[in-house]
Amino acid sequence: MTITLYHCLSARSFRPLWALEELGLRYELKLLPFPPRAHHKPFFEQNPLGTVPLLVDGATRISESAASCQYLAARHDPGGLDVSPGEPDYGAYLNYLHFGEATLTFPQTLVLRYRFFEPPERRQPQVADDYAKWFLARLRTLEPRLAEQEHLCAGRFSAADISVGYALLLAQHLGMAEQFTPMVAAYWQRLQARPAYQRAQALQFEAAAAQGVPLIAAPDLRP
Ligand SMILES: N[C@@H](CCC(=O)N[C@@H](CS)C(=O)NCC(=O)O)C(=O)O
Repeated sequence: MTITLYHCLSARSFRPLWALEELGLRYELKLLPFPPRAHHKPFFEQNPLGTVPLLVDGATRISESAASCQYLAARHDPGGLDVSPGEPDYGAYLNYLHFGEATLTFPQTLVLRYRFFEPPERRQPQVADDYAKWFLARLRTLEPRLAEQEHLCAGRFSAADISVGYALLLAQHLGMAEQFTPMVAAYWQRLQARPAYQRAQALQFEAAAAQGVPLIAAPDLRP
């Protein structure tokens, strides 16, 4: 049975793509123009939300990026990319896995929307500025942890690092990487140096070119 990932360039679906590469699994990568809701309406038949990711593995269909990583890691690399319930850092793992999406990525989507995606008359600079500050303040809470350890939990790279790592990638697209604190900036460098991260980056552009999808990363679109 083949795993299928529906993906838009550098959207949150980059999380499961990176996880698939870390795990060395076989999968089919289906690139969609962003946003699929406007540019590929048949996708609603696959995911009624119209959002990416959609990870399909047999009868399993997951439309949350952090959950996709947790699922892949637990199924294919327990005690490795996944942190097991019996490990002391299990709680920290779940916390950072969800912190990456709920606390770090959500405020950035407001920046993206109200600074860049909305037509000029609907933009809200105050909202964008406030949520950029919100994001950077939440991000600073990682500083003491990263001063003590290379990764977020369990003394190794895990799916929690993929979840938070995507939030850092998005921040880079939004021009906020210069405001990372030193430990966060060094952590981001370490994540980008991973071969699986680099493969995922290259593969997504190769697949987009092969599938006739525009080569602009979703967060860089300025509709
Ligand atoms: N919480 C979900 C959010 C999914 C989501 O909103 N994905 C965005 C891409 S980053 C999307 O598909 N947006 C298109 C739209 O809203 O129409 C996750 O973590 O996967």
